[in-house]
Amino acid sequence: MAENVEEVATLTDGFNLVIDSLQLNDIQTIYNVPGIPITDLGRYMQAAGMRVLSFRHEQNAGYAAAIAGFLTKKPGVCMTVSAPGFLNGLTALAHATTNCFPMILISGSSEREIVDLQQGDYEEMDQLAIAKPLCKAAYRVLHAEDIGIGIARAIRAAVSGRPGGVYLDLPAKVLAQTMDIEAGEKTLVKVIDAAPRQLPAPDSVARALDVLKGAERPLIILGKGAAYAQADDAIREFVEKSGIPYLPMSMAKGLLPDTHPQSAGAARSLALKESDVVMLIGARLNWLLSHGKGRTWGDSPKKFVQVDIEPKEMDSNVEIVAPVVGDIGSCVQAFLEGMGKDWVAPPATWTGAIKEKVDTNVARMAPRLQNNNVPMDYQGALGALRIIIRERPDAILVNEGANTLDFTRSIIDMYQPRKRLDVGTWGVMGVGMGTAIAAAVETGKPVLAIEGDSAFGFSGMEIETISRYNLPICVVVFNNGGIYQGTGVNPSGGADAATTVFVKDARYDKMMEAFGGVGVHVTSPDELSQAVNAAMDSGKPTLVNAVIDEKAGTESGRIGSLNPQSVVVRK
Ligand code: OXT
Ligand code: ADP
Ligand code: MG
Repeated sequence: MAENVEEVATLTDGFNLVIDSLQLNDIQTIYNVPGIPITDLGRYMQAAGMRVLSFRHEQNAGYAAAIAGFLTKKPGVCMTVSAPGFLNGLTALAHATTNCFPMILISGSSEREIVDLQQGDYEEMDQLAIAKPLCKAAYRVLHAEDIGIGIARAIRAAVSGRPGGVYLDLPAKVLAQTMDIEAGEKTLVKVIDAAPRQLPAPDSVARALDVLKGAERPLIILGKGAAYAQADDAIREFVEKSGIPYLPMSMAKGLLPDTHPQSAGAARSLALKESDVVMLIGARLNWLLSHGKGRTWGDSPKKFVQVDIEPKEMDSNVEIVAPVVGDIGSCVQAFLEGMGKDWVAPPATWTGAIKEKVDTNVARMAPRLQNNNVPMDYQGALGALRIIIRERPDAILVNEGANTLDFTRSIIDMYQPRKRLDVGTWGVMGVGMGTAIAAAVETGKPVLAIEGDSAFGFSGMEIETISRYNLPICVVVFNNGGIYQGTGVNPSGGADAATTVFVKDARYDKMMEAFGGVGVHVTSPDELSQAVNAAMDSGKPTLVNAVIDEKAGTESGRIGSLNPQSVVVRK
């Protein structure tokens, strides 16, 4: 017996080496779903003082890890079992990569010898091969002594350059491999300067400033890369010193407060159409910006300046006349230094035209937001919630849906950076609960999740997770009884429900009650306001079922034009 204890004390194993490697690199939170072969790993992590949050589905644990990466600039870690658990986590890994969020998906896997000979192991799958095209990098560790280097590589790959998702494959066998404890310690790797600053070339900075100086109608577009960079003060100083109107992309809202006098958020169409020089900071010219061309951008010729850490992003859709490659913090600092004291603000005719349009649009919207209609429309409901965010600017707003997403984005002003978390580049439904959980866990701030009823359904079971960890999350389900609207009719006249509708008068609030949280059913903006304020005051897990007029929305919200149209409709 004594001999055995002695022996154990001189040994370490794969389990411990994974934990030591993560902790050495200050990764203390894991989002996971337990099972063979990682159940004990989760237990040992918890025993070692790590925070291990168990979800009901890996996809939601993955979305939590992805947004944790966005919020902290450190890779968020999701841990899953083999084949099916791995596949469930994969959507989130791809989502992280698409959105440039640093994340590591660690999955246990089956025995290589059996997998490679396809001999039908428990949950057999060549996970590394499947993950590769969906992430920035994918690694497998086959020996305990390589765990340290494997985790170091995964961390550096996730956060350096353009951030993204990384897959790390840990076969079950590796976890149980033992080695001498001192030799094991020497295999651990602390990642030094995981995301080194990338200074822009001075001539690229000078070129960009020259183009901006020559502009008559300049516009700055801030994207979620700018929010990720955590260079908030420098960005604000640059925008203010330049005097140039700026347009925040959805998750960049609040980088400067939406009420800032230079915000062109409420004059989006005008700003895009009429501008002559557009400076993109951490925003891609993808579908969300109509690829930099076409009707959205109007007839006046444009020059684009782009600031991005990824050189390949330049000229992706249109010519970039002044590419500036580097990290946003360093680039913006270089602009500030290069602008000098004699920087001239853009012509007042341009800034005045934007301001006038903003004021007109804001004034037009204002009375609609004050309606107390029953059933509620989006404006009435969001008019109430808008005040709550104004009064609690450090709360985090999570948002998904179609109409629920689009109305919330334009109606609810954000006041602080990284407070608006949404569906991202892919417009994914289902990010809601994982995002809300990670937002609460990583920041300790209260979370308000405004969810379309369809969107909520993709991750709704995680309200049990919210209750279990007693997180300060208030979920508001905008219940219009369907996808886009609750009025769909089966065109065949048959008994099946239409493809876009749900059970009428569903009571999502009862789901929350089932898990010991607070469930509230509301039908008016006043009731909604009361329920959400109470939830935010108490910090108790709450779900508010907010009944929205089933006719209120439109097909696909503001992106209905992306739906293909059939020219041959069958009778
Ligand atoms: O300047 P103009 O005049 O143009 O006016 C603009 C602004 O200037 C102005 N504005 C303001 N006015 C006044 N005051 C203020 N403060 C203000 N701010 C702005 O308002 C207008 C609009 O401004 P905005 O929004 O900035 O501009 P615009 O033109 O909309 O911007 C263009 C875009 C493209 C940048 C923007 O629209 C955008 O970001 N869109 C994102 C859209 C998106 O991602 N949608 C989600 C996907 S839709 C669909 O795919 C859905 N599915 C399928 C599905 C998905 N997605 N995922 C998975 C895993 N499976 C399936 C499903 C199932 S949605 C969906 C469920 C939907 O049903 P729900 O029940 O959940 O939701 P409901 O619809 O509510 O029922
Ligand atoms: P949005 O959807 O808000 O327009 P995108 O996701 O399209 O934003 O673009 C984000 C961009 O920001 C990506 O091209 C990414 O390479 C870039 N990026 C991310 N982090 C940094 C950083 N620290 N410095 C510079 N660029 C960054
Ligand atoms: Mg709906």
